[in-house]
Amino acid sequence: MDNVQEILIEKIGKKRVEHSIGVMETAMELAKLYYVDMDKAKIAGILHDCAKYGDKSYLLKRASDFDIILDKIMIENYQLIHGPLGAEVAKEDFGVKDEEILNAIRYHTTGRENMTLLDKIIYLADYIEPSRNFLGVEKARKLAFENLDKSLIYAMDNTVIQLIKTSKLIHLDTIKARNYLVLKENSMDL
Ligand code: DGI
Ligand code: FE
Ligand code: FE
Repeated sequence: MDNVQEILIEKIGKKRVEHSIGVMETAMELAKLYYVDMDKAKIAGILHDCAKYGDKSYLLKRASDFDIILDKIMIENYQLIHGPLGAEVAKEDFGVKDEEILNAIRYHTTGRENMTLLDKIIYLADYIEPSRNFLGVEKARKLAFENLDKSLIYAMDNTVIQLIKTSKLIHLDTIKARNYLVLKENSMDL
């Protein structure tokens, strides 16, 4: 894994690697705070966007090469493909075998029902890493270090609002991820 960053630059470019380094560092901080394996957070963080390049036909072809089953929403919003494709690329090109790491990469864009702590950390680190700069990021950053689930709900709410504002499709995993967390949060208020 020594030359991961150089190999990644060739694949996804310098700018996206800088983002990935930010995700890796943020994910390691969160992992330390929430008692998650820091090495797994490091690997998932640096590799999470390893398949984020190419146009729609290229992404569709690569997904089919790996026998990834794509649903209608992924095909329509092909940017979503880099999650599941990234897990296969991490396995094939970077030798990652750990299923927890692969799932964190696979679900980093949409989330999923009943996310693992590592899934949550990668999703959030991607959202709040230092170079992210959008309305609400400061609040998400603060929340991330106070209450992981509350900050995830905040990030997912904002994401869904943006998707609706731009008339995009919402992937079922995005909805399931949020519903699961909101139900859990509500049951804690009882
Ligand atoms: O790859 P990054 O840009 O670092 O970040 P990401 O993998 O979280 O992708 C972010 C984009 O994914 C953002 O524009 C919102 C979009 N997204 C997240 N959930 C959904 C979604 N897009 C659609 N169409 N449907 C979703 O459910
Ligand atoms: Fe991504
Ligand atoms: Fe990312």
